[in-house]
Amino acid sequence: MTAKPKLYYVQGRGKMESIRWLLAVAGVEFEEQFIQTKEDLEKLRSDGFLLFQQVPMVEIDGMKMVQSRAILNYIAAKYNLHGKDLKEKALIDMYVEGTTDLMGMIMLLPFQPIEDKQKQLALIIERATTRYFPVYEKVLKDHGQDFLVGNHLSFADVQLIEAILMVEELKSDSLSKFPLLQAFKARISNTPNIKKFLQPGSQRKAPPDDKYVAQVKKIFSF
Ligand code: GSN
Repeated sequence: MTAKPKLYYVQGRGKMESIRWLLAVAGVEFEEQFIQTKEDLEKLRSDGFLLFQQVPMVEIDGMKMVQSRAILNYIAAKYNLHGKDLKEKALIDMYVEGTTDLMGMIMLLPFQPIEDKQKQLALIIERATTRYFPVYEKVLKDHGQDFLVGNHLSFADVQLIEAILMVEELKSDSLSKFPLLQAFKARISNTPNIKKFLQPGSQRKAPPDDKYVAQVKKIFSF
């Protein structure tokens, strides 16, 4: 039996959450080792675990993988979530980069100075509803399938559902003008592995709170 992948990161979403999503969707069980202090991070570094001295790091198939995109791409390819040919892969990559950009803005929000937060929040909602969601709504309409690319679930769908849920946590009616995305969300959330991941008690992490933000700032010294 091959070992379960082991994820090394802080106990929050950050750059690891999309990796947790993808593994969960692929039906792969994984273990997590949480970095709780600066010393925990230093130990991983001094043990030579971190190629660029950074996390996320995932031990998988005998590799100590770093760089979140590389990790995601490996998992997507391994579990048949990266399209059937180069053109499908190219589309999936474009859609994934869009949701990554949107989620990156959301990820940084709790770390913004308090005086900038409202402005940044408004910008995120504007970008979600005028730049990103219209694109995915149109893709679903033009493509006419249940999924963004081809006719089965891909990495692009997984990132889109993750991004939709993150935006809705900030503004619950963000999908009101996007009927196909509403249907997509309902449909995808009901697929067995995603349904399970969305249940309380799964390895999905909660949105960042003040305690988490303070801990992350301390661990990474910023
Ligand atoms: O996507 C990636 O995995 C890398 N391109 C960036 C990883 C990264 O920035 N990791 C941070 C913590 S998670 N935050 O975003 C990190 O390890 N920072 C410490 C450092 O010395 O850079």
